[in-house]
Amino acid sequence: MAPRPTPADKFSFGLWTVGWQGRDPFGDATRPELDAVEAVHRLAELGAYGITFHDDDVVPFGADTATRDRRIARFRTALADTGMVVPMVTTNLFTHPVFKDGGFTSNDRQVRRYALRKVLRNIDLAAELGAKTFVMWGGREGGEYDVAKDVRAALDRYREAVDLLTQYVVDSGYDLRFALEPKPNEPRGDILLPTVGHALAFISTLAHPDLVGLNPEVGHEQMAGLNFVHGIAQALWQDKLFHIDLNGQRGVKYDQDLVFGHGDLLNAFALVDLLEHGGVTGASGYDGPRHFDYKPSRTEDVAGVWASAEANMRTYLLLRERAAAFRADPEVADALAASRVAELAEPTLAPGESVADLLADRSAFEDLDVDAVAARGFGFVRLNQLAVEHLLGAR
Ligand code: 3MF
Ligand code: MG
Ligand code: MG
Repeated sequence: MAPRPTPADKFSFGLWTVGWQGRDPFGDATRPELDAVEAVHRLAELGAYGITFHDDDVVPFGADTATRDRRIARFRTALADTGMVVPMVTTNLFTHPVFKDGGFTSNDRQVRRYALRKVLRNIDLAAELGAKTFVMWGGREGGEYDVAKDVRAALDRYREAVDLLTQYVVDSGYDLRFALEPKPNEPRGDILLPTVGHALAFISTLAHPDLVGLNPEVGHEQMAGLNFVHGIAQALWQDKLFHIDLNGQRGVKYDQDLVFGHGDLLNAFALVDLLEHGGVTGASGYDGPRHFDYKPSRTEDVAGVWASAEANMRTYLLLRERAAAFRADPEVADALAASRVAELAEPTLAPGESVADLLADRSAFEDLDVDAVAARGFGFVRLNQLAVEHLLGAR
């Protein structure tokens, strides 16, 4: 029996996730449209605490002001009726054909100015709804043809956009931070800021780096063959894990957006362990929203949409239970010690020790029995097998 999700678990969903009708490059929609108000009610009933959206998920692109106000008012009523919160808001700069070469980095300056206006308007709405994070996924920022995009100029324009938006948030007195969402490709052949590492390096060049962090997504890193847990650990290490997109992906292929845990389950176990328990240095984990950015597969009917939404939360809670059991197991403690996992938290030099001291320490080099040290096993396989057995519920 999986524990039932409650608002204290901080589960949130994108409106575009349960609202996905199953349209893909090869096929039409397989499900009817979902009303945003119904999505809020259904997710609240299932135990989620929050809902997130792109501007265009709530108000159709290009709608007049009266329609916009009416749609937002309806949505706000649903939030008030259910107690659901909006922890994060994001802007769609990828669906409309005007963004076919990107928003902030389109070669066309008029498009770039339009994109900034669209985002600025949506930032006001995010602040009004009490969102604390503004996610920016630049799905169309990139290209297919190396000779058609000056990447350094594109990064200049990307930085110009982020600097302008952060300054706007500061000047407006909003309590809002930005989270960049890296993705290697799809829909563009190559997307700018393709991985957690690229995005972290970009942030270090910004005018307000403190206001900008990351929204990494499981599948996006795995599409590039990268270890998501490593990416998240580095984001935490740099205090940049502002938000997270949980889902599932099976290897290096198109963006699958499976239910969380339906891809690399062992990596999902380690991820939940990291988010919940932190690391050996006593570093804490992550206390922000557990946000699902998945797609109910297009084989599913409407009932299947809600079952899949629930599946994300059940899997997370089961992994949380399994991770807690793993951490509480004395045999795991023994295996962790045998693997010297905690020893990595010890600085390599002693307090106050200088390079000269290290050079003078014969036991570190001249007298070290290198072959004896090399012969020591680390026991990582035993430790990992214990993780697998906990994950399988065998311990
Ligand atoms: C695409 C994504 C996006 C972003 C969203 C939030 C449509 O692969 O993951 O979902 O998460 O735009 O910024
Ligand atoms: Mg995605
Ligand atoms: Mg995402």
